[in-house]
Amino acid sequence: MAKFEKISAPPAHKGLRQPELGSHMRIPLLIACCVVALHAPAVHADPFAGSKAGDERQVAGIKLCWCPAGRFTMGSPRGEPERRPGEDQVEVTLTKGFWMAKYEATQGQWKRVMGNLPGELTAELPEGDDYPVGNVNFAETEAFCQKLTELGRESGELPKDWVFRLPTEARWEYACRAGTTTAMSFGDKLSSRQANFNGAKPYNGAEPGPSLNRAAKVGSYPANPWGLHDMHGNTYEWCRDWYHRRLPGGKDPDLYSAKESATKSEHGDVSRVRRGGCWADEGWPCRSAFRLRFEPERRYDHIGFRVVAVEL
Ligand SMILES: [Ca+2]
Repeated sequence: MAKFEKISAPPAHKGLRQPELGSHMRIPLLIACCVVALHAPAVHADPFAGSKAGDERQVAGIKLCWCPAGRFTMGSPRGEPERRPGEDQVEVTLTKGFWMAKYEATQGQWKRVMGNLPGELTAELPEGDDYPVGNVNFAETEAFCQKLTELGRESGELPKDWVFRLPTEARWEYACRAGTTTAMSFGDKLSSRQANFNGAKPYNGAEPGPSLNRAAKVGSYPANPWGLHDMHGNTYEWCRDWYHRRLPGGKDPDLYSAKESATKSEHGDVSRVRRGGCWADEGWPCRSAFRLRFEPERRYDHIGFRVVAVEL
C-alpha cells in the first residue's frame, strides 16, 4: 500500500482492527457501487407519502402514521408461547407505503363523520369522544371509510388516487409489528401497564397489573415503534379480508373479495378478520400474530376498527 494512503487513513481505535481493502478489491467494489446506483429506483416525489416509518400527518381530522413499503414475516414462529392454529408463517411484501390511523377510530370521529354512533354503548364501552367506537359491523366501518375519503378529497387533504379503507390483515400485522419480530411490538412479554387487557393474566411471565374491565380512552397506553397506539388490546379491530385458515403471503395480499375460498365456521358461515385482542382478554390474544374470525353482520362492544389511507 502506498505510503501516503497510510498517512491519510484515520487513526485506528485501540483494539479495533481497521478494515483494509487490497487494490484487487477496489475495482470490483467500484463496479458494484455503479451497478447499485444504476438500479436504484427513481425517487418518487409524491408529496403525500411519508419519508420514514412513523412520520405523522392529519387528514380529515384523523391522525395518521406512515408505514413504509417493505417485507416482513407474517404469523408466529413455532416456539411462540400460546400460539394458535392459523398462524403459520408466510413471507409478505408490501410494495407501497400507507398511512395508518394512530388510534382506534373514536366516538368523536364517528359522530363528526357519520352522526349517530353505530351501536349501543355499554358499561364496558363508556361514552366519550376519546373512547373507541365499538358495536360496529363491517358494512358500517366501510361506510365510515367512504365518507372519510369524500371529506378528505373535499378538503384537498387526500389526493384523488388515495382512499380510506380498513387494513388488510397483512397491513395490520405489518403495522402492529412495526419492524419487530417478537410476539408483541414491546417484546416477548406483555403486562397490562403496556396495553388494556386482563392484567391478572399477563403474557409470558410479565408482571401482573391492573385490569380496567372496560375500554380505555384511545392512546392511554404507549405507542409501538411506529407511533401506533392500542394495536395490542383495548378493542379488537376489523380487517378487510375474508378469514382464511392459512395466512395469505406473497405480494400485497388482499382477501377482500375472496369470499368463495373463505374458511367456513362449523355453522357454515364465512367471516371477516379481527385482530389485536381487547380489554376482556388475557394477554396472549393481544399478540401481533393472533387472529380471530367474526361474521361481518355481527357487532360486539369490544370490536372496533382503525382506518388506513392507501394509494390505489
Ligand atoms: Ca386495539
